[in-house]
Amino acid sequence: MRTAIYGGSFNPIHNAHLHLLRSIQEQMNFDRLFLIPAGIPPHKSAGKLAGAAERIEMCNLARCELSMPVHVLDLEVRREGKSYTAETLRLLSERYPQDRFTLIMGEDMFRTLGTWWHHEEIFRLAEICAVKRSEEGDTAMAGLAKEYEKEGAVCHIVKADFLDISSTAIREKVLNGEEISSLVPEKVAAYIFRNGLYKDDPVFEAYRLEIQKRLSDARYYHSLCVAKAAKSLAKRYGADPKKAELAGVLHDILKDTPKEEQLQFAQRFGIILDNFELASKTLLHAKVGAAFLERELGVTDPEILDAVRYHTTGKAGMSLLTRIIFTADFISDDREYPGVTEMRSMAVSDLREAMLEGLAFTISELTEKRRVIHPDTLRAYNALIFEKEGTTL
Ligand code: DGI
Ligand code: FE
Ligand code: FE
Repeated sequence: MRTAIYGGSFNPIHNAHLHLLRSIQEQMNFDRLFLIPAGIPPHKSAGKLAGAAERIEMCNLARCELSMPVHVLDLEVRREGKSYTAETLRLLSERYPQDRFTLIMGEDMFRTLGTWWHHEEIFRLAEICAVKRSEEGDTAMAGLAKEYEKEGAVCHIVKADFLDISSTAIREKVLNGEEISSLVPEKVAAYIFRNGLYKDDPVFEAYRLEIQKRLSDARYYHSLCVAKAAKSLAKRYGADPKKAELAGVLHDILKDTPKEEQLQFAQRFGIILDNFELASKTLLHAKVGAAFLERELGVTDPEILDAVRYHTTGKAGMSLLTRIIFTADFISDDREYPGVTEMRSMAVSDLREAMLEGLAFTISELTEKRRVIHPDTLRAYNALIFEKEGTTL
């Protein structure tokens, strides 16, 4: 069995890693690959680093991007402190005595290989596959390979293109709320998003966990998507992005709570429910949710509470933040009704027009089904029409 070994921090694993591995595999045709996330990565970046379990999980999610059998091994993350390659190879050759190992590394690593701890043992236990970046590096690397071969190494020098992607840049993008979907496999991007990796906002993080605990998987994902949409609308329209993100993640907090329980909360908090809210399965969660946030989770910001409270019906005289949450709920990435794309661009070009579109849609759905329309929904609609026409109510 010819087994390739590729180690790294993988914080996170990304498309350049995978591209490199695919390109090496075309030339080397290994029987399998061991991906080995390194123990305790150096703390050199801004923002939060992902833990061992998360890095392993991301490597597992990326496995299907490669056409050879891939095993993600946790032997380095399990060991305390810095891992030495010689030590890892020793353990691997004990565990897999039939394998012939080849260590994959880039040009930089290859240059310093002669100074690695017990490098002659590395040479004895594995062949070296070094990737050159360019033709220029060629002669220097060939010279080094000769040196190493005198000490017992077997070296392969292969050429592969490097994509210009770094884990550090990805972490920074996540921190800034930028898109990373072209830099990592889709499943890895989704994992980073769902688990709030690399974000450095303890307040948002605490509420995110609270929401994850209370909602179904799909509803939790919806909440994260609304948070993301709200944040970007806030940036577009000059509201506070952090507040918008927080209100977005919180807006459906009680959506999965049974109606009976919501009614109990309402009673406990002394909330007066109108007949519309009592009759409808869906109207309750907004008003009771806002009260729940205030009473049980210590949310004090009146703007956030207002945005949550009116996110379903809307109302006359909505604040900018309330408008943003109302609209974000229609255009979040998880929504896929016909016309959602137009709605998304409308939300960016004209927030009021997007709200009117949403309200018109809701009102016509409700009349179609012969259901009651909450007066606040109608007031919201009328107020926006008057506002648009420049008439005061
Ligand atoms: O909680 P979400 O599903 O993310 O979205 P939401 O809070 O806007 O709820 C949407 C549902 O609420 C949808 O089924 C339509 C319903 N709804 C919105 N406005 C009214 C309404 N139902 C009634 N009866 N009356 C309304 O005015
Ligand atoms: Fe809702
Ligand atoms: Fe929602």
